[in-house]
Amino acid sequence: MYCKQFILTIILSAFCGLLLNAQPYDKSVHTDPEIIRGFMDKRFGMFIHWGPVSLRGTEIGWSRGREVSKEDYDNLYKEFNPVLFDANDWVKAAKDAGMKYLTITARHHDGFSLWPSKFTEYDIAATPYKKDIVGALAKACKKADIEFCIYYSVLDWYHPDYPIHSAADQTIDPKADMDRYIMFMKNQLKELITRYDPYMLWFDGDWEKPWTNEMGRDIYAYLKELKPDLIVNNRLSNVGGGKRRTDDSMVGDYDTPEQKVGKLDMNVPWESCFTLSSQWAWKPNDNIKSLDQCLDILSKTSGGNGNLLLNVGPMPDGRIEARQVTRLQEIGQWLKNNGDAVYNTFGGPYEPTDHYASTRKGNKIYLHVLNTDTATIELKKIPGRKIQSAAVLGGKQVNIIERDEHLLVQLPSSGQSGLNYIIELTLDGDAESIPVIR
Ligand code: JFZ
Repeated sequence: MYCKQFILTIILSAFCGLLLNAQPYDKSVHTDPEIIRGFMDKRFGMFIHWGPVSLRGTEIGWSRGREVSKEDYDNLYKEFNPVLFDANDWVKAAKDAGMKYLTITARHHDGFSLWPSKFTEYDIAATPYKKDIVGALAKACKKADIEFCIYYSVLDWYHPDYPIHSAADQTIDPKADMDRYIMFMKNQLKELITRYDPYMLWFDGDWEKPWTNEMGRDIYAYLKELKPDLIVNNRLSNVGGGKRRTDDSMVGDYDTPEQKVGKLDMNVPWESCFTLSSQWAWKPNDNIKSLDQCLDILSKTSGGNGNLLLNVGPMPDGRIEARQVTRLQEIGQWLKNNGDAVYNTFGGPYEPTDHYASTRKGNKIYLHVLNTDTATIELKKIPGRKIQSAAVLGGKQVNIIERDEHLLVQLPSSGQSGLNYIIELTLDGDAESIPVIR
């Protein structure tokens, strides 16, 4: 009798388990909206792509088996000795830029671990440098009140258990074993979380055949058990064609447009990642975006209600190039004067154009003027609101002419630096609840 009941319970729970698996993704394990809000309030972070590949100056992961032979690439770690690396310098560069978080490639597609990992020999401990780079950055970030985040690639072209061994050749290796590989991933992820307590994990490389949505969901649930408030990006699902889910079935907490500004969206959080140069990893004499370009991207991302993750690729000796550091300082200088229009704001209500972007907070709308050559900006009137005053942020009043359904904002003719500037519109009511104006 007792035994029968026992068997029945087992059969029943197995059946329920099956049913549960068939259900759409359990949203209860998603990150608390307040935590996500806190992340989105930060608006600006530093992406860092780095590893032994910087010795060759080619692209991280992707150049393996292309510009650099596999043999050469996989042995670069034996020469990797960034003696001038100082985590505090990098964190200071981020801080000076006005960045609020930092995301380091702890393990990119090439499989090299930038921290001493118990689960691989292919790591920083095996280099002449030996010291823990991820650990040093985690510590420096905590000290400087910068949120520390970790990039981790789902695909690993180096690992024998991951079935694809290079970008160029997508043949499936029959000797590989995804179950074992996922165990390895989980071990490393647990190691990273318990040792460095990251604020966020930035996954990548979810588009190849071996990866499935189910694997992504399993990893996400595993992480949330280890750290319930951990923020996770959405590159954990595989819907094919490089597309990613942003609907309710999204695996992860926020969307990740790459090298392009996300669309204005008041519901799904997103973060656009951009290279400051052309390559993610360091390349000698790579070109670098102008200050104008950087500020346009920053205004448009915040104006779209998204974050900007701006990438630097440090040199093989451990330093960030001086001209990159200078550009970051210039952005930080601009943010010192205009940060009220970026941090802790919402995007909109106006959809960004090539001439302007807008952000809002309380009863203010911050109009980011991108094209400083125009004399006026024409905006649609704001339904249900009147503008009480308008002025350059921290400066002179500006005139607004009402014409039919439009507002003509008269821009100041001179006195601006030629860079983007902000016009602060004070409304007679709340700006945050205004529906998006397209
Ligand atoms: C990915 C990485 O591959 C890249 O190295 C970098 O880390 C970036 C932030 O994220 O970017 C991609 C993703 C997919 C393709 C190319 C670049 N693709 O499918 O060609």
